[in-house]
Amino acid sequence: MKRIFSGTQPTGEIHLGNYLGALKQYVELQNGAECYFCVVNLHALTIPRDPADLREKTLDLAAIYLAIGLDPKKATLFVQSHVPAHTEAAWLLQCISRIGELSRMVQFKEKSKGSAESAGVGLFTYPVLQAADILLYQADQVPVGEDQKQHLELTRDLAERFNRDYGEVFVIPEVLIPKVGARVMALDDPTKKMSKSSDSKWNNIGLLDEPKQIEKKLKRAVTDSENEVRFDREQKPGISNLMTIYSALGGLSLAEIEKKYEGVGYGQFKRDLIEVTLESLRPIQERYAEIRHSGYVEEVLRDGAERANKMANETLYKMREAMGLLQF
Ligand code: ATP
Ligand code: LTN
Repeated sequence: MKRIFSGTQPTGEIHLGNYLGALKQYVELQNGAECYFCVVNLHALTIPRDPADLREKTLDLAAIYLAIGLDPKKATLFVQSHVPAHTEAAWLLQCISRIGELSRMVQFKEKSKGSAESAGVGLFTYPVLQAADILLYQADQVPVGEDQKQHLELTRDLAERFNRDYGEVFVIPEVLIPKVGARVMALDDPTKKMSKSSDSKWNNIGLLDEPKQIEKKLKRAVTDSENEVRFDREQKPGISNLMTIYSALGGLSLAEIEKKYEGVGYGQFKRDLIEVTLESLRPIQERYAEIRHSGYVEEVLRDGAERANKMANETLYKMREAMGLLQF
């Protein structure tokens, strides 16, 4: 049986990009593999956070995991800081990481806004903690959006280096990127990726947005001056992005959508897209409201932490042995 690991930061509201790029895949994978899905709250600390808010957002995200259909009987759901092995493994891996390779990480360059001098050290070593997350569970596959490809390459490099220098300890993980939805673009600017940390409220659709908000955001979503529903990322990035969302949520291929809206135009297309989006999010929102404050989320996370600690400690033990750390 394959083993799967992935993580999401408890920062901001989970949006359609997160859902289509990563979370929806988690749900599909839980039926045929041993899955670990983590709320990576230590990664969230790489940018200053309000402590009370981080606690709430950690539970919010865990409730989202459950609301989209993750089943704690099939998948282990847990919080990163509840498994201390992550931070220790991250240190051990930092000792085989190079400043050069971390300096090339695009996410670091973006988030530090080009100013390495004043950027946090945690932001710099962020991808090594991510590698520790993945490698501790000996994951075969890691479902993520396209923006994480480079971090996965680094994870593989570190795993190979460790295995070469200290002996075979790690499985080399593969990245798993969805065919449709790997890079959902911002609604108000289809040249940028949909993002939690955007300042504009028109950028994304939150999974928990009110139906009225969703309708407004999709109505205002940027298209182009033509009226032809045709997929062309270069020439028609706005409509192509909306077609991607339609396809991923509504189950029609891009070609089927083009055919359906031939000669019909953007108005009807957008009305149907609003319908498809509302229909897809309604059950998630209902389930979220039911469980968020019921005590169930905490119960799932306690149980998940126990299972995750067991697996992670096994690998950490092997890492310490391999590196020559005395253990009694
Ligand atoms: P931020 O934009 O603030 O950096 P984020 O929206 O990228 O945050 P993360 O927690 O870093 O959120 O990502 C969770 C998962 O969602 C990752 O697997 C990531 O690749 C995926 N993801 C994020 N944004 C998109 C997007 N626009 N399209 C597809 N997948 C995405
Ligand atoms: N870096 C990722 C979040 C993340 C992750 C992971 C994803 C942390 N640890 C392990 C997959 C596997 C992000 O910014 N989206």
